Amino acid sequence: MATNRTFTMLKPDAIENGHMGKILDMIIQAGFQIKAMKYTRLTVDQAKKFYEVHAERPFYGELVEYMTSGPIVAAILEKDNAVADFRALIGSTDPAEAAEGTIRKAFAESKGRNAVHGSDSDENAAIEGEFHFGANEIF
Ligand code: DAT
Ligand code: MG
Repeated sequence: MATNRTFTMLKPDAIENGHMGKILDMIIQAGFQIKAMKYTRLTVDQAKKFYEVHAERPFYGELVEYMTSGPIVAAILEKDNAVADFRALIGSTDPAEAAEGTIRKAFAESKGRNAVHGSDSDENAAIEGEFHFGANEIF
């Protein structure tokens, strides 16, 4: 996957709270093109694998439970400098620390239930995108 791509998930709290459309609009208005998208629900095995890097953290069990609690929107996004620009658009992990105008400032409930995922590197963007999408689902 090219380095101008990132991967996102609109998390269960964002969907539950009716923010899917507003968040997608913010993403598109910020200049990201949607290369792939699906409405789906993670299995426990998928969520464990996706967040494997956090397996030793005290919040891992809670994180897996939350991420499998309802449907999500998964998407591959394209833009110059996609990873960094998308992290800037979503804001800090903890909405209390997120800047004004960011998605998490507007929609996250808490540090755990924080509305949206964004890849943290080009390498992880590629891994995470391939985790959710086959070549024939990317446009
Ligand atoms: P980010 O999603 O900003 O990349 P991260 O990779 O550090 O943050 O953590 C992944 C997710 O784990 C995060 O979006 C929400 C959850 N999480 C992180 N730290 C947490 C904490 N202290 N308590 C509860 N959940 C936490
Ligand atoms: Mg992260």
